[in-house]
Amino acid sequence: MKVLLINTNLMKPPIAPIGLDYVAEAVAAQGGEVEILDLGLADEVDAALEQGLRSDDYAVVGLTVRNTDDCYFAGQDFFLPQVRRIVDAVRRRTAAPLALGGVGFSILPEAVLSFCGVDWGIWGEGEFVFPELARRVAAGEPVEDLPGLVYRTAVAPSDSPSPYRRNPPRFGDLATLPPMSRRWIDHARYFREGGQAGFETKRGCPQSCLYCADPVAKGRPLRLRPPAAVAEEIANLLAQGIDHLHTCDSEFNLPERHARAVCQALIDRGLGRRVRWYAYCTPQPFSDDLAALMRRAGCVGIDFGVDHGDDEMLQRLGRDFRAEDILRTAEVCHRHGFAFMYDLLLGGPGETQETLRRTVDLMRQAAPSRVGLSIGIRLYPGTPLAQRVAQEGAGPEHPALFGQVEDNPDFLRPLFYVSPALGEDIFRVVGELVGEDERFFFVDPTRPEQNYNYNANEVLIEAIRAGARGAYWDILRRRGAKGT
Ligand code: B12
Repeated sequence: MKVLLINTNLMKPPIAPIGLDYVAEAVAAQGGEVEILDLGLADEVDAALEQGLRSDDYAVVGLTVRNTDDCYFAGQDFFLPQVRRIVDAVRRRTAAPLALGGVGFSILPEAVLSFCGVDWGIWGEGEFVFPELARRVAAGEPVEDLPGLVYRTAVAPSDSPSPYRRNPPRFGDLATLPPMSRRWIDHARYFREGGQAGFETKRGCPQSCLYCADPVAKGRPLRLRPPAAVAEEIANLLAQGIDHLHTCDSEFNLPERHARAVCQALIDRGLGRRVRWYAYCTPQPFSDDLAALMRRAGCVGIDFGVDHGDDEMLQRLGRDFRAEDILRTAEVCHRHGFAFMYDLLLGGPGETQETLRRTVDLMRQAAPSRVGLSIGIRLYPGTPLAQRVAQEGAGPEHPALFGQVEDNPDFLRPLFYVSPALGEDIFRVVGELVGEDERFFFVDPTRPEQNYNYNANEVLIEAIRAGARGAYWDILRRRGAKGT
C-alpha cells in the first residue's frame, strides 16, 4: 500500500511537522510505502502540488492540520481556508480518499471536516490507526469501525443533527511504536529556516485547566514514551546536524519521575553535552534536583505556563499552584542558570485591573528572563470555559466574547474570551503596567522585537536566517538584549 502525507502548515518561521514524521514511520514499519509532500517548505504551493502529486495509486492521502488559526487575539489569522484550497487542489489531481489529522484538527474534528469538505479524519494520534486505514482501503475492507475515526455518514444519524460520527479512541502503547528515525522530513532545511526541531516524551494530560485544549485533542490518559526511545530519536536528529530542540509535550515535568528518567537517558547517551533543548514546564512540581538533572541533560531554557500571578485567578483558571510556587520556581531557575520565560494568559473570567497589576508586580519580583503576555483566551469547544460560555449563550450579546462572535456556533473561527471588566481596554491597561520594560513580550507595533505572535514574525525569520537557533522566545530575548 502506498500513502501520501501532506503538510498544510504554511506558517513562517516554519516548524517541522513532527506528527507526519511519526505517522510516516508507523506506515513504513507496517510495510507501507510513504511519500511526503511538505508544503511548509514549498516556495510556491500550487507548483509543489502540481509536482508532488504525480501518481494516482495512493490508498489514502493524509493531510495534517496543526494550527486552525494563530490563536492570537491581536492576529486572528484563520488558516482553514488555505487548507480547504489545498484539499480542493489535491482532489483535482487524485481520486484517492483523503483523511485529515493533527492537533488542530483533533480540537474540532467534525467542524474542520465540514469546513474542508473532507469525509474522513483520525482524532488524536495517527500512528496506530492511519496505517490500518490505508491497509483496509487498499484491501477494499470497510473502515467505519476504526477507533478514533471521524467520518461522514450518508444520512445524519437519528440521535444527532450532524452528519459526522466519531468512534471512541483506543490509546495505543507508545512503547510498541517503531524507533523514530526522523528521516521523513527535511529537518536540515527546517533547522536552517525554523531554528529548532521538536521531540515528544509523552502524550495526554489529565489536568482540568479552564481553557486548555490538550485533553480535548490528545486525551486525558497520560501515556509515557520509553526514555531510551526518546534519546535514540534525539541522537538521530543530532546525526542530521540538529542540535537545538524543543519538547512537544504539554508540560515536560509532569510526571516528574518520567522527566527525570528522560534526562537520565540523555545523559547516559552522552547527549547532554551535545544538544541544547528547551521545554514547556509547569511551575509545580519543579524541584532543585530536577532542575540540576535537566541542566546536565542539555536543557538550557524553560517556558513555564504560569498563566497568572494572582492566586484567585489561578484558582479560577483551574491551576493547582499558587504565586508562592511561581516565586520559588524562579529562584530554582536563577540558581541553575536557566533562561526562562513565564507565560501569562490574561483576560480570563474575573480579571480586573487589580488582578492584572498584581500579576505584573509578581513577574517583576520573580524576574524571569522574559514574560510572555497572551491577551484574550481562545475558546476551544470541549474545554470547561467554552462549555460555560455556550451555556450562557455564545452570541453578540455575551459581554466577554471578541473575534468571530456571530455565525460561529462551533467556535471554529477565532473566538476569544476577555473579562467584561476590561474588554478591549485590556491592551491599554497592560501596556501601561508593562511600560518600557523590555522583559515583557507584548503586542506593540512600535516594538516588533517584543511581538509575541510567531506567525509571520519577520524579526524571528531574519534572526534565524542570520544563524540564531533555539526557542523563539529565547531568540527574541537574545536579539533584544544584544541587538544582533
Ligand atoms: C510544542 C508546541 C509548539 C512549539 C513547537 C516546537 C517544535 N519544534 O515543534 C512552538 C513554541 C514553536 C509552537 C508555536 C506555535 N504554536 Co504550538 N504547540 C506545541 C504543542 C505543545 C505540541 C505540538 C506537537 O508537535 N506535538 C507533538 C506531535 C507528535 O503531535 P501532533 O502534531 O498532534 O501529531 C500527532 C497527531 O495529531 C496525529 N497527526 C498529526 N498529523 C496527522 C496527519 C494525519 C493524516 C493523521 C491521520 C494523524 C496526524 O498523529 C501525530 C502523532 O501521534 C501543541 C499542543 C499539543 N499538546 O499538541 C501546541 C499547539 C499546536 N500550538 C498552537 C499554536 C496556536 C501555535 C502558534 C500558532 C502560536 C503563535 N501564534 O505563535 C505557533 C505556530 C508555529 C508554526 N510555525 O506552526 C496550538 C494550535 C491550536 C489550534 N487550534 O490551531 C496548540 C494546539 C496549543 C494550543 N492548544 O493552543 N508550538
